[in-house]
Amino acid sequence: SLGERRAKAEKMFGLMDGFLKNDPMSLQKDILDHVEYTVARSRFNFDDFEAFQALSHSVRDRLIERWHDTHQHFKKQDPKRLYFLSLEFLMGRSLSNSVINLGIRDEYAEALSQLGFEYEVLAEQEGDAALGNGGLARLSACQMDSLATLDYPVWGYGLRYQYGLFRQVIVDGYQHEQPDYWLNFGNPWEIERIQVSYSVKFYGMVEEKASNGVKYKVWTPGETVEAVAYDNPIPGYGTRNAINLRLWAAKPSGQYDLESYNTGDYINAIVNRQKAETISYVLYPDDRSYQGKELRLKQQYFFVSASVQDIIRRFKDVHDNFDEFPDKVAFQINDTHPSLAIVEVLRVLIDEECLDWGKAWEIVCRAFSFTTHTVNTEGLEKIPVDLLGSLLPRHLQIMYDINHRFMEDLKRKIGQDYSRLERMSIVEEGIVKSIRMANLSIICSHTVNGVSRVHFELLKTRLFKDFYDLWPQKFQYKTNGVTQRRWIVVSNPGLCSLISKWLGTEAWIRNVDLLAGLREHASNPVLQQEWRMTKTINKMRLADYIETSTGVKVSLDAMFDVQVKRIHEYKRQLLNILGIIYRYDCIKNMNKSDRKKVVPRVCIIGGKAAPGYEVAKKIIKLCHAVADKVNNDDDVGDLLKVVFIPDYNVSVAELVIPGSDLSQHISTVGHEASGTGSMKFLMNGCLLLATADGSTVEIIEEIGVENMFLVGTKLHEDPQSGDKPAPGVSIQFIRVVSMVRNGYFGFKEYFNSLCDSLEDDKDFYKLGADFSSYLEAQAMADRVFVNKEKWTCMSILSTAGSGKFSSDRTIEEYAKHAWGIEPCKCPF
Ligand code: GLS
Repeated sequence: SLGERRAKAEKMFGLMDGFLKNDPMSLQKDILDHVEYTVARSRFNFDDFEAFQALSHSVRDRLIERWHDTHQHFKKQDPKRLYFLSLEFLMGRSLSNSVINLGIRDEYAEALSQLGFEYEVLAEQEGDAALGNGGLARLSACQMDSLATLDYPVWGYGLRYQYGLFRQVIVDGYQHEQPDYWLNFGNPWEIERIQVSYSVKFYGMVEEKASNGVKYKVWTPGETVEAVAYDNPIPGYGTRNAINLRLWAAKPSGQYDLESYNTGDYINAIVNRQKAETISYVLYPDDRSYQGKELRLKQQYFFVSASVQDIIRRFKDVHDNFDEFPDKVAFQINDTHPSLAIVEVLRVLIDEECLDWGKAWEIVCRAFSFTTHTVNTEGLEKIPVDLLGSLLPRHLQIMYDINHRFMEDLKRKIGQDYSRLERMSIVEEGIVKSIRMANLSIICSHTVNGVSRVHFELLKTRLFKDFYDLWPQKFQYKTNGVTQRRWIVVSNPGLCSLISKWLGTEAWIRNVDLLAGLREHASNPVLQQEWRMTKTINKMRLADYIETSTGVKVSLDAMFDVQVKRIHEYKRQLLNILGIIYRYDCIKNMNKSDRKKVVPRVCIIGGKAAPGYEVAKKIIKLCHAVADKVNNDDDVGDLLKVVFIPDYNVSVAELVIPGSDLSQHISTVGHEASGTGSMKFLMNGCLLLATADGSTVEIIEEIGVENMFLVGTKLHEDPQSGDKPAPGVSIQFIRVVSMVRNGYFGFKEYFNSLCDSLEDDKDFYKLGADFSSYLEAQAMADRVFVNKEKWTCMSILSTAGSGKFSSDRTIEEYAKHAWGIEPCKCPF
C-alpha cells in the first residue's frame, strides 16, 4: 500500500543519513573513501590521477542524488517531456562544470588543499569527451546545460562511441590522425544501465499478412543487436534539477545463433556475435558531408530505434491512449542524422501498436521539430535507396508511402509543375536513387528551424524555397547560443569574478542579459585597468601552453590574433594565412625605424581537417610552412609569430578563448549557417574581425559595427554569393599567392593546387575579392590596439553585448515556439 511504501522510504532515508554533506570535512572523507573503495588504492598512497578519479566519483555521488530527485519529480508531475536526439555531443570535460553547477567548487578546492592537492591540477587530469565534430556537436552540449539550468523536463539521447573524434598529431607540419580511445582510463561520469537494453533489428524481409480481412506487415530481421544504456547526469546551475543524457552502446544480442553453436563452430559463433559492438565503435569524423556508408546508417538507426523504444515504453508506463502522445512527447531532431526516428515512430505505431495510418501520421506530425544546420544543397544528407532497402526494408516502404501521399496532395495544390514536384519529392531519381532526409524531415515535422536570421533567409529563398512557399508557417529560426557557465564561469574565472564585482551580483550567470550593465562602466579607468589585468593573466596561461605544445615563445605585448575552428575552405583559414604572408612581406621590406611602428602580433590558428579532406590538410601544412619561415627570421623577431595549436578541442578552447585579443570569423558570406565560436570569444571580451555571415550579422546589431572589424561585402549586397567567381583582385593578393607558388615557403609542388584554386575563375570562396577589405580591417585592428583605452572599451562592450548569444535564450525560444514544454522544477 501507499502507506507501507512511504514508511519504507522514510526508513531508508533515515538510514542514508540524509543527503550527502558538502562541508570540506565531509568532502575529504568522501574523497578518501573513494580512493580506498572505488579506485582501490591505499588512502595513504595515491597520485594525482587517482585523486582525480576519487574526486570525480564523489562529485558524481552528489550529481546522482539530484538526478534521482529530478526524475522522481518528473515522474510525479508527468509534464510534456522533450526528447533531444543528436548523433553528436561535444561535452569536453565534466568535472569543473559539475562542481560549479552544483555550487560546491570552493568547498572542494578547500577540501583538496587540506589533503595536500590542488584542485586545478587534478582538473587537468581529465580527458575530453569528444563525441562530436564541431559546432553542431558543441551546440548540443551547450543546449543540454541550458535545458537543465532552466528546469525543463528533458532527456538527451545519443551514441556512446568508443572512439571519439580523432586526435590530431602534427608531424613535419602535416596532420596525422590518431584514435581517441577516450574510455581507456574509465569514465567516472557515466552510469552503465545493463538492465536498460533494447533489441535493434536490421536487414531481413517484410511480408504482408492478413487477419480478419485486415492486412498488416511483418518485418523479420536478419540481424539483431542489443542497445545498452549509459546515463550521464547533466546538472543545472542554481537549481536542484539534473537531467539525463542517455547514450547507447551496441552489445551482442541475447538471442543466440543456435545453428552455429550446434555445428560446433563455437569460437566463430562468439567472434561473430562480438562484431555487433562495432556499430557504436567510432564517430564519423566528417563535418558537413555525408557519404551514404552502411555503418553510418546502422549507427543512425541503432540510436534512433533504441531511443524510440525507450520513449514509447516511458509513455506507456503511464498512458494507454496514443492520442495523448503529442501532448506528452516532443521530439527534437538535431539535423537530419536522427531523422529515421520519424519513420521509426510511424512504424511502431502502425505495425506494433496497430494504429491506422491516418492516426499515426497525425501523431507524428504533431511530435517532431527539426533543426537544419546546413546552408547548401550539397550539404544535405541523402541515403541510397538500395542501402536503405537492404538494411531497413520496412522503413523504405514507409518512406515510399509518405512520399506517395505527399506527392498526391501536392499535385492537388500545385498542379502539374513536374520540376517542382521532383525537387520536393523525398525520393531523388538519378544514377544513385536516394532518399532526401531533409525533405522527409520537413514534410513530417511541425517546425523547421534555422540557426540564425541569415540562415533562415537562405532557407526561405534558396535551400527550401519550395517548401517555404507551401508551408510558410512551419519555418522559424532560433539564433544559436552558447552557455556562459562553460564559456565564462568555468573557463575564465578571473573575468567571472570581475564581472560579478562590477555588476554587484552573480545573477548574470543565470540571467545573462544583465551583462548589459557593464556598458555604463566601459570607460571607467579602474574597470579598464582590472579588465586588462585579467586579460594579461589569461594571455600568460595561453603563452605557456603555446610554448609547451609548439615550442614557440611569444610576447605578451603582442596582439593575440586567433582563428580556431574546423579547417574548411569556406571558413577561409587560407585568407588568414595569405594575410599573414602579406604582413611578413611588409615587415621584411621596411627599414628599421618603420619596423619600430609595427604592432606585434601572435597569429594563432588551430583546428582539425577531416581525414579525407586533402585541401584542408594542405592548408594546415601551409600554415606550418609559413610559421617555419617567419618564426626563424631574425628580421622579424617578436613583431610576428605564427603558431598552429595542435589537436584543438573543447578543453584547448577553454584556454585559448580567454587569452585572445582578436578573433577571426571570416567565412565567405552565405556559407556559415550560424557559427558559435564567435559567441564564446565575444563573451570573453575578444574583439571580432569578421564577415557579415551567419550569426555575426546579429552580433553586429547587438554590439554596434564600430565595436568590431567588419570584412567584405554584406550578404544583401551580393545576392549571387557562392555561385559566381570573384571579381578582379588586388596586386597584393597576386603577390602573396605568387610567393607561395614560387616556393618562398618551400613545398612548391605540394602547394600548387592550392594556388590554382585561387586563380580568378576558380576562386569559389572569393579570397581574392575580399583580400583588400580583409587587409584594411586588419590594419584598423592594429591602429586600435595601440590605443589601450579604446581597445579595452570595445572589449568591455563586446562582453556587455553578448547576452543575446546565450543558449538560455535559444532554449527559451525553442520551448515556447517549437516544443511547447514548461519548466518542471524539482523542489530543493
Ligand atoms: C554547423 C554549421 O556549419 C555552423 O555554422 C553552426 O553554427 C552549427 C550549429 O548550428 O552547425 N552545421 C554543421 O553541420 N556543422 C556545424 O558546425
